[in-house]
Amino acid sequence: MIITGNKEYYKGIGAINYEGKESDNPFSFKFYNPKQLVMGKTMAEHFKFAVAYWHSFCGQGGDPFGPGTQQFPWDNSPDPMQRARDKADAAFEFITKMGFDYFCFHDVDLVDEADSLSENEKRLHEIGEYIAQKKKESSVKLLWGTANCFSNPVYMNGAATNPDFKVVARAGAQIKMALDLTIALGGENYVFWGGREGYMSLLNTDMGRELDHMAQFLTMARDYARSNGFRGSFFIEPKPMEPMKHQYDFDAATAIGFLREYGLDQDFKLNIEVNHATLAQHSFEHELTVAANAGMLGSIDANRGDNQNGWDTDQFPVNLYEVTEAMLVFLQAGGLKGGGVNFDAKIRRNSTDLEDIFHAHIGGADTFARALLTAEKILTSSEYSSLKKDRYVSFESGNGKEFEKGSLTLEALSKIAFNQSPPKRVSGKQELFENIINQFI
Ligand code: XUL
Ligand code: CO
Repeated sequence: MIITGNKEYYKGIGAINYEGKESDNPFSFKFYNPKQLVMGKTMAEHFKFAVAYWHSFCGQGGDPFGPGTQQFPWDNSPDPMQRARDKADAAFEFITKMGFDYFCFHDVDLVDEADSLSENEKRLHEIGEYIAQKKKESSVKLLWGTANCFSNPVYMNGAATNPDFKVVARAGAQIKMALDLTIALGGENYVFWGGREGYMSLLNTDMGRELDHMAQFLTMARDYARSNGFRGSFFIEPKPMEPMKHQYDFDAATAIGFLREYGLDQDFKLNIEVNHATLAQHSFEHELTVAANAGMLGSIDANRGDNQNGWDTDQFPVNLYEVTEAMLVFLQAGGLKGGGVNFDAKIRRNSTDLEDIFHAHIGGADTFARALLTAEKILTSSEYSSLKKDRYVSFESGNGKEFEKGSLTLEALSKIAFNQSPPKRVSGKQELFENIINQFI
């Protein structure tokens, strides 16, 4: 039997509880009340909040201009397996204290990558057993696993879309191991974020061939996981760029088109990330709506970008107005299909206290909770839904209804136009809609 560690890393911080908005305890939730019912589900069921292993327990605040600033007490051992176990202890302590139910990981977050695939396999197997034991001792579950096929220099020309078959095979081996681990840990979903699946220059890139390869690769991964008992969803996480100049899973619409073209749309859904949406020049609610309309709103990576610069800053969510608009889409779509809300966000480089990660997650959870409550009120006790529906009332009967049914020809449509009085000017009332959100926040 594996003995898991009993060292406390986040000393002096206990369980984070809901205390309501009057509380002045910074280590409490002001709005996120896991047991509170909102439109038939508890907040915990709506959100399935997850902690991202990579940002919270691996990333130490390094940026392109300087090394990390945060020192983690679980990073001290010279033995990579001991470091991995210490990190798992810290992770499970943190997630349990937050009262969250889930975490998400990349293979290399759990344990450092070794020089050979066989040593990697051994390490992943060992840490997998350790984490399986920690899962048993707690109620923490795995929302999704994934493979990091973007940091290792071997993937500089792509992973599944690399022009060199040897690299494609190497990515296959890595993803097989990550799938094995996800299945062994009872992972509810599996994510593909194609950070290096794209191009830097079209001059040296056969885009059509690379897209065929990507589809072939995803089909093989799906077939392998299904034949090994994986029942969850596969999620594509769209992002337009960064690190590549152009990434193939550019945005939700592009990813949906790709999945449908290659017949993968029954097994795959989307994981929508706020800062990826804004990098694609969309809003978060736009990407959620596109995914929801296709029945593919699988999961959310929660964070926010910065209005003054255009890269993936991965800050924790605080923008109530933005998240309320998102929660309107979320509630009307009936929530997420299998996924949850993963805080794919990092504290700032100069946030160097161990406790800062608590403030960050408390703020993120409270922002989502407050936005959900606001959206619920807007949908149940404002004119919002009827105002929106009324804009389309001309399609509820008569010729408009016939048009929607597909029973009009273009000639018929034209004839209607010739015989009707000119259309009246109808206001879109955008400012009124905007005020409704403010009124209920
Ligand atoms: C990168 C990103 C990843 C994915 C998982 O921008 O969002 O962390 O979520 O690979
Ligand atoms: Co992400």
